[in-house]
Amino acid sequence: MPELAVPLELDFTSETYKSAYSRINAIVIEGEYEANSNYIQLADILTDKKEELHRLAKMENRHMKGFQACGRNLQITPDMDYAKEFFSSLHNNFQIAYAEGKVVTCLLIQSLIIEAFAIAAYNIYIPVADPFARKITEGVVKDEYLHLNFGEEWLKANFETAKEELEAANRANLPIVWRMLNQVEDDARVLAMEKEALVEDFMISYGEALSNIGFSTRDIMRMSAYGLTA
Ligand code: Y39
Ligand code: FE
Ligand code: FE
Ligand code: FE
Repeated sequence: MPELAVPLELDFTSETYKSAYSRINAIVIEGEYEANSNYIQLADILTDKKEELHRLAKMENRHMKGFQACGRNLQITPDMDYAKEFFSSLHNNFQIAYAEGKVVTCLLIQSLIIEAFAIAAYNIYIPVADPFARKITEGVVKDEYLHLNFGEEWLKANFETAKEELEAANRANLPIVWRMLNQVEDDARVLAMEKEALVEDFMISYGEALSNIGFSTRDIMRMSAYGLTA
């Protein structure tokens, strides 16, 4: 029998589902929380984009509240300690770059990598989500495209001076995303989200973003390969 892409039935009230959801829901809540503070910090460096960045930060705060409601709706308690640990490597790299005034690295981490990760996760989640979470996630994912676009536009406008730093930041941070995907694989599968689908969607969004910014297909192939060694 061929393997079904989507299970016929998901029991959102089972202990198995709720246990996996307590970690994935926490990851999303923590991600939205950190995205909010990352955009507020970016607004302090990119002072000419301050208002737009504060608007993006507000959206992230709204997303966080939406996902907290999804957890309450399924009567789970998000495991926030687990989620903090999950994001710690990317979070540390963002904070180090911020302290060094490396805005290009900060944008690559938040607006390209984390946003592409969010877009992949939310697109794969929507068809298998409970009806309440589906509605929330459909609203959220539209905003994430705007966030990715912000990073693309800024980096495209500054491509010549940003190129080298982007390559180094990609090399340092793409393997971390791969480790995160491996870590979340088993819980994601319980929610009927396949790792292969997440990887595919992530690489499409991230690769398209690199292309829009100005990288050649050859550059993108080379840069994408850094994920594989994680
Ligand atoms: O910009 C944003 O809103 C991003 C913070 C949110 C990150 C979401 C990360 C989702 C990973 C979930 C993995 C589930 C399989
Ligand atoms: Fe968000
Ligand atoms: Fe976002
Ligand atoms: Fe598989």
